[in-house]
Amino acid sequence: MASPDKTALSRRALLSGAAGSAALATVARADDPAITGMQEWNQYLGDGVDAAPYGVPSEFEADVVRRDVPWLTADPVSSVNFTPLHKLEGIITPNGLCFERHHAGVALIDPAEHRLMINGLVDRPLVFTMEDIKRFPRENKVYFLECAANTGMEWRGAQLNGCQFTHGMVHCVMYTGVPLRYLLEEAGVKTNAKWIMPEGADASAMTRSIPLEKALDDCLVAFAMNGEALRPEQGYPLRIVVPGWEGNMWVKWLRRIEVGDEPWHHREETSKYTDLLEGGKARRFTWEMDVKSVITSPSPQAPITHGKGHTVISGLAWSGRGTIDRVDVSLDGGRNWQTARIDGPSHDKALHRFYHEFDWDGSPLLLQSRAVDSEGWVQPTKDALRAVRGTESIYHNNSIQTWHVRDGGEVENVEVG
Ligand SMILES: Nc1nc2c(c(=O)[nH]1)N[C@H]1C(S)=C(S)[C@@H](COP(=O)(O)O)O[C@H]1N2
Ligand SMILES: [Mo]
Repeated sequence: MASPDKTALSRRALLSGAAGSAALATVARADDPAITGMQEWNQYLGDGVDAAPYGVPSEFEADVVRRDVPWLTADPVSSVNFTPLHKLEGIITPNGLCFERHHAGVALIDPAEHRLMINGLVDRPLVFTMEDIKRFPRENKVYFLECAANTGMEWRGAQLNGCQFTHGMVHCVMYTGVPLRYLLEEAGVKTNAKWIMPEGADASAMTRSIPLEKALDDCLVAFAMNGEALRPEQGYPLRIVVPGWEGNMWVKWLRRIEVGDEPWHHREETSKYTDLLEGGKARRFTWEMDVKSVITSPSPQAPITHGKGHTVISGLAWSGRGTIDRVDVSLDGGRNWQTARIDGPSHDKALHRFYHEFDWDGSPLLLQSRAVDSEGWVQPTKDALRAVRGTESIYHNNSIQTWHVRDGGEVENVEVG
């Protein structure tokens, strides 16, 4: 057991080790105006309560926003923007920063007018109002959602300069919802039923086939995220949560669930969201998101600005197959690895936060992270992934990312195989 003394000791050891080249703070000086001067915020009263009935971040955080990639956005109603992972901490994505992916824009739905229908191979086709849904027992669960195309632009080589763009099609929030099995039980699933098909109320009427086994296992019909109603962008008032599986299946603005005995082979599971291999064959029904990680800082949008000395590496790891057992970090492009420190809660099929602190000598680095999940799956190198899947695919790129830190601290996206 760590006594307070021991904790203090190890902290001192860490700091003195790290401070070998430079102290972690400057010695207090009488002529430092940031300490001795009067600032505006000392002299005037600030805003009172109610200045912002719904609070917003400090104006000094104005660069912490979702961003798109112009050449991926021919039309914003059928496009994607990206979570600013390089600026976030912990494992929960703030609601206003969750990446968005829409096929036909954001549907604006009056919850009083919204209905969820369950039909097909059921004893009683049913229609639920939002109020009906909220009378079933609910659960609170933290899950990541990752678009299968996340990191897809990096298949053939390093391309986008920032983890926001290479890895930002992921978010992780706490959902409140009703286990889908309760609603299916209410309708009475027929014995020959094997699949369900959720359908969105937006103009794209998004549909995907999901095995009944998964639907009865851990899928939720969610109406809240991080304690408040779903955001319109995330499917207000209702979305299906399909833990660990590709984001496309998490139908937003959920209005109907059809129960059937075979998959529907709709657009999003035939021409899209299948993984083209060498030679023209495609893998399909690749639902689970494989073990993956990325260093979020330092990264191209978060360079090292403090010079050499004690440096904190921060990153995220996740797996659609369970929790994260271990994350290794390399400073030299994968030649040597050290075990990173996972900190914070470890939820099944959720983001995990890891840190690695080291003393930077100011020389160039090739930063990598490699995650291992609770099922024993290990994140592959880019070369290992390509050896199996070729270079034609967009989806399910879970390979190891490399950031090149230059001696000045700037960071760029590179590839070392
Ligand atoms: N109804 C509907 N559901 C949808 C989509 C859509 O366009 N319409 N896009 C899907 C895709 S491809 C992804 S990756 C996720 C994105 O969820 P988000 O916008 O909450 O990040 O929603 C999925 N569910
Ligand atoms: Mo997606």
